Order: sequence, then structure tokens, then C-alpha cells
Amino acid sequence: MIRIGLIGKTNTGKTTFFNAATLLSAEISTYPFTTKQPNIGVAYVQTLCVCKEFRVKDNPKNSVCINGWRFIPIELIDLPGLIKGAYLGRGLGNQFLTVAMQADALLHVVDVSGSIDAEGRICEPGLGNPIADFYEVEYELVQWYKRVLKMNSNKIERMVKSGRYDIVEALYSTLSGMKVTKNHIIESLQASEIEDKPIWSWTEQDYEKMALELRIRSKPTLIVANKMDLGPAEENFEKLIEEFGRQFVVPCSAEAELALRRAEKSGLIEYTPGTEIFKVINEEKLTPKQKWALEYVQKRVMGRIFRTGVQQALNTTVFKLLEMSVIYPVEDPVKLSDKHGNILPDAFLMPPKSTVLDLAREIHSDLAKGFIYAIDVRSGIRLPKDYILRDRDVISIVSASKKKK
Ligand SMILES: Nc1nc2c(ncn2[C@@H]2O[C@H](COP(=O)(O)OP(=O)(O)O)[C@@H](O)[C@H]2O)c(=O)[nH]1
Ligand SMILES: [Mg+2]
Repeated sequence: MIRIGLIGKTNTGKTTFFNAATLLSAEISTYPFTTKQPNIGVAYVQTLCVCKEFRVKDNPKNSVCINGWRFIPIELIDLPGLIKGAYLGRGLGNQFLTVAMQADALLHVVDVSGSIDAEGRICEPGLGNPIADFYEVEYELVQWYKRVLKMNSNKIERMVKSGRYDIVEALYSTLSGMKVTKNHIIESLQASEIEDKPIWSWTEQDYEKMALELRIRSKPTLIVANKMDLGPAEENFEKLIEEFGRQFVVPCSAEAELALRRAEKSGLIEYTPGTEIFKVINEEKLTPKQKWALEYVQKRVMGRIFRTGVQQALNTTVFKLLEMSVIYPVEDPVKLSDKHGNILPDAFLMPPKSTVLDLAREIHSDLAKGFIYAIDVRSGIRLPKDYILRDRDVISIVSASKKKK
């Protein structure tokens, strides 16, 4: 399953975001270091389901369909705030960074309202500096890569000198646990202009550059500009966009999303995460406090940034940064069902350039072994095993191993 890690300073709203996205309740508080260890939960990315296009009523199994929106599970990790010197182990930095490295992508949560100080303590809104906060946490990440490279440089040197590994393979053996691919390594060596320089001659700057290039490539990152509902957020938001580009910053109010999902769960409102509206079911059932909270969300969040941003952040990370496609495998290409008759039972997230054979492998290794051909259900056309999947493909795989059953 795809894994997304939440990073950022203390009190930026990571746990609130996590709770909203997973609707589990981990502890929320304004004291530094409340989250002593990473929380792992299941969140969902949202895509327009193909059920409407095929005019069927679906029975999803591995995912959920709500009002024509398919919600596909991913793993979300809530990490404790990274403090200065985390890469040297301060504040349990070692453990947290090790866990962060297992993520496919990162959501970097900043307090766009500027209501935390440099140490992550709550302060008067506007006094904090989200751009500086961002760079401080980034620094810790890059230094972590550098540290891993340096700590393993002797081992890598020995591997290369043995003649049995080239530098790419030797680096890969150390970095693959951090979800670094061989391509990331090749590109980073080139970008650092050290592809022909033996590791025992790397300078401090070479390590620094290589660490940065690996960080950029191996952990696509979206900035979550959280607490958009508070006073001076808009000004800081503009600054973030100027600094990092519009496509890498999502305006957000994690607290608003948490309020809406809880209200929805208690039957007070109708709300589909990721959409722009919510509807109060029965005005009279609301306590004055609930009424105030919902009015606040309407005015300060939906009225300003249209959605709470929690679902958008997850969607953008998976579909835009990781470029995942959603594929619907079915056993019966006519009924669009599995062998139990469930219509459009599964939706799989597949990385770019995946083939139908990759899909078969993802479903079951036997299915791949006995692979004969696949059918593009939309057109009825037979597909070879190296056909590259496209987003929203509905695919039926014909396999020798399946026929035997
Ligand atoms: N106004 C506002 N406050 C928020 C928002 N998200 C989180 N907070 C508050 O910020 C504080 C820190 O939140 P928390 O999730 O514990 O931060 P973490 O340390 O990054 O996990 C809490 O008081 C939250 O209620 C938001 O979108 N808007
Ligand atoms: Mg937290």
C-alpha cells in the first residue's frame, strides 16, 4: 500500500490532519512532543468512480464508493514534530526520520497562520514564519540523507573496490530501504556531477549536493498550508506560493475537516470528504457550540478556500506527485464483477508505466504466471502483457491458472 508521511514542526496540525483523514483519535494537544511515536492509520484518496460511466451499482470490496466517488485506501503516518538536530538524534529524531524514510511521499505541514514560534510553541498568530519553519525541517531531512551516505561510505567503497558492484548498485544496497530507486541514484549522481568521481574522493560539498538531489527525487513532497482559517494566513499563503509554486502548496484547515467528519459521523450533517458543501440535517439538533463551529467552518474555510484541503492534499500527492493511476480489475468482463458477483469490487493504485502484467502480479502471483491476455473492458479489445495501463482502465485478466479453478 502507498505510504504517505506527515512531517513538520510541532503544533502545525499534523495529528489533527491525521485524525481527520483517518478518523481515529490520537491525542491532540498544544504541548510539544505529545505524539511520542509515529501513528499509522488508513486514509483514502478520492477519484471519480467508473460506476456512473458504466451505469452500474457497484459493491466495492477493497475500497469505498460514496455518491460516485471512489475512496481508495492508503497508509498515513503521523510523525512527531521534527526539532533542530533531529538528524543527530535529538528528540528521538533517529527513529522518526527512519520511519519518514519508509514513506513514498511526504506531506509537509506548516502553520500558515504563523501561530507557532521557531520552537513550535503556540504564539500570537502572525508572529511565526512558515517559510523559515519549512526550511528548518527540510534541512533535517537532507542532513539525514547525508548522514546515511557518510555512515555507509566505507562499506560502499569496499563494495566498489571489490569489482563486483558499480557505484549505483553499491549505493542502492544502502539506500533502497529509504525508497530510493536506482534511477534516483543515477539522476542524483549526474545532477551532482560526481558520476565519474569515486566515493572515496567525494568532498563535503559532494555529499551535501548528493543528499539534496536524493531527497528531492525519492520523496515527492506537498506543502500543506494549514490553519488557513486563522487571521494572517492569506498573506503567508501568497508568500508560500511565490516561494514554492502553486502546484506544491495546498491551502488547508485540518481542524475544519475534523469537525466536519465528526459531525457527519454523528449524523448531524451530510458531507462527502473532498467536496465543497456540507448540509445540516436537522438545524434543531445542533447545540449552540456545534452551530457556531459549523458556521465558522462555512465562513472561514468553505467561504475562503472552498474545501478544507485535507482530501485535496492526499489526492494531489498520490495522483499528481506520484502520478498513480486507478485501475479496476474485474473477473467477468460482461458483469464487471468478481467471482462472487460483486460489481467493480476493487480499485488499485498503480505507479506510472505499469503494465497489465504488473497488475496481474499485484492481484496474485499465480495470475501473472498463467497470464494469457487481458481485456480492456471498455472497448472489448485484447491487450498484450506489456500494455501500459491508463487511469480508470477496467481490466479483465485471462490466465491459465484462473481457468483451472
Ligand atoms: N485554527 C486552527 N487550528 C488548528 C488547525 N489544525 C490544527 N490546529 C490546532 O493546532 C494545535 C496543534 O495541533 P496538532 O494536530 O496537535 O499539531 P502537531 O503537533 O503538528 O501534531 C491544536 O491546538 C489544534 O487544534 C486548523 O486548521 N485551524
Ligand atoms: Mg502531533
